Amino acid sequence: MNEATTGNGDGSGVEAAVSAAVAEPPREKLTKKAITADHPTWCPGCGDFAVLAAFYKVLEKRNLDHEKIVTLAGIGCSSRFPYFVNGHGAHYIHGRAVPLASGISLARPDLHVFLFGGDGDGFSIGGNHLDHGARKNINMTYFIMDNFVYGLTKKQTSPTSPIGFKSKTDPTGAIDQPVNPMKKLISAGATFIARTHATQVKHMMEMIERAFDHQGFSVIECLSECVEFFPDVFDPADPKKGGSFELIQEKKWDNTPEDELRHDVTDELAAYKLAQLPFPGVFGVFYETDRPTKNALEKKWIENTREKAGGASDLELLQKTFDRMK
Ligand SMILES: Cc1ncc(C[n+]2csc(CCOP(=O)(O)OP(=O)(O)O)c2C)c(N)n1
Ligand code: SF4
Ligand SMILES: [Mg+2]
Repeated sequence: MNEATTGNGDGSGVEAAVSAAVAEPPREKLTKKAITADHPTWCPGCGDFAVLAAFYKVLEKRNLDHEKIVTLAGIGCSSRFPYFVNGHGAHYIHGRAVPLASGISLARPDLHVFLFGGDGDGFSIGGNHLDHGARKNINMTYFIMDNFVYGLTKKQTSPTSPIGFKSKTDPTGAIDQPVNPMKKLISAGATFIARTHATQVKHMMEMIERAFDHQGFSVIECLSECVEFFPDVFDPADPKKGGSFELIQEKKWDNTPEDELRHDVTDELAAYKLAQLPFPGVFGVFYETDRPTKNALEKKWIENTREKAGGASDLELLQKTFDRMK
């Protein structure tokens, strides 16, 4: 029941009903100025600047309620992101942004939960959390700024560093098979998976918007260059540097012969095939499926439990649980 119309027998219910009837003043449009916080501290030329610019543009375009925006991150250069967004946020523990975001998303489904972080944060120390957030399909939008290196700690091999990459941890060149982010995310059970490049701002914005519109665990891998410790590595996908930014052609379901060759984003095996393509691969939406979110399943479960308990309050339900433990 709406609390504003609940009578307390002392007239306060009437007052509340009257104040609820008064229309809220029109909201000011969300501007870049309003969402810009600290001055970004990345190295000049770092790819992460463009990601931040694309994110500001999406927030402005969608005109989200300012107090509903949450940005969360682990640790890393890319994970400094929440400092630069004026909204709720946390620069949390290395690799632990997903569990923090899971709690926030489940407890406050009205908030827009965005996560930002690096390849180390997401695929190394946080790899396990990523898997479980994905399989549980907890509603959030996770943007992974993949630079193939640990930037903040000054050039160690990361889980996505290619074989042969010389770093402080592999002075003679990396020898371990790198993680393929798309394959990992498909097998983990993420329900929206896309790939983009920090030099392609329009494409980044499109991917962020589509991920945001998706209900469930949505992830975008973005190739974002570390100009300091792994320069030029993403040039093969940058048309301005002689590379080619090859887009995934999605099926239009228009019954044309051309459409036969286009990608069906709901086809998991087709997504794996795209993920197998050699570097720099293709860009766009690899996979999208509709599966109930944990948010929805948990809500239903709580409602059923409450109904069985005769409409008990949260506190009463908790007390009943404690009583059972006695
Ligand atoms: C528990 C823990 N282990 C290790 C570190 C050190 N550390 C901080 S950031 C980082 C890796 C950052 O790499 P990445 O996530 O790729 O972000 P980038 O800086 O490249 O954007 C490491 C190993 C830490 N802060 N906490
Ligand atoms: S070290 Fe690399 S990732 Fe970190 S801010 Fe500098 S360019 Fe960006
Ligand atoms: Mg990195």
